[in-house]
Amino acid sequence: MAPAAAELNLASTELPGRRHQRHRYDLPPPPAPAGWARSLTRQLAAVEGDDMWGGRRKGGTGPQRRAAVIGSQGHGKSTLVRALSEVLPREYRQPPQPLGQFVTARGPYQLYDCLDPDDFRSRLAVGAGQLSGSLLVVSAQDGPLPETREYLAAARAAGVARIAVFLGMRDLVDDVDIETIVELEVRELLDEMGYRGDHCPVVHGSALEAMRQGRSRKGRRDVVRLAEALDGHFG
Ligand SMILES: Nc1nc2c(ncn2[C@@H]2O[C@H](COP(=O)(O)OP(=O)(O)O)[C@@H](O)[C@H]2O)c(=O)[nH]1
Ligand SMILES: [Mg+2]
Repeated sequence: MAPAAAELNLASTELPGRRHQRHRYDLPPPPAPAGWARSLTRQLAAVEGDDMWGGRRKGGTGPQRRAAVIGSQGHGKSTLVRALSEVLPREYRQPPQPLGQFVTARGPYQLYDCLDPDDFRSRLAVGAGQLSGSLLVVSAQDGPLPETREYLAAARAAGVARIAVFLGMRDLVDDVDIETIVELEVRELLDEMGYRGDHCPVVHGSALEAMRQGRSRKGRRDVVRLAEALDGHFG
């Protein structure tokens, strides 16, 4: 005759005759095969886009910040990336840094020099959350162009919270009024794209002048001011 349910005490794992056997879900999981956990960690890091912006995982003091350098083709993105990573270590009396890296008072920076808006969008799709912000480069000679707008739209759509602006190629513009007008245009465009234009830092300068050693103290100062603006705005 079958025992009554109360006698079996179905809610308990301690059924009659199985008093010394633990429930199978209480058993420890089987040991992971060697190398399995390490491999999974690497895979997860890739999925989370750990290297999406060419970032280092270790090194320097303070947190690693990542910024994507965006802006129309030919407006001086790559030249600015070079200027920041060559001029800042000299100005701050630090050891030389690899291209795209520099260290400010707040810690190390990794810049990613975008190839085009598609490159930016594809990286944002995986690693937008890792960006401290984007550094928008606009030539003071040309002002914002359709590609500038395209980059900002992509940043906005992916939720990039902060934009800092470098208004470059100042050496090619002799009229201060033109620089002022271009700055206004950039701030208007930022407003239009959903960023608060009057809150974004806009630093004027010339990356090329900054790299001409000995020639332009002023050029180098502009690069230092840009690094300080990034610290202030991106944190
Ligand atoms: N005169 C001048 N030329 C610059 C300056 N910055 C960049 N250039 C030149 O502009 C051209 C495009 O610059 P590049 O950095 O390749 O632009 P990118 O396409 O945005 O990466 C190159 O020939 C640079 O030497 C600048 O501050 N002054
Ligand atoms: Mg380039």
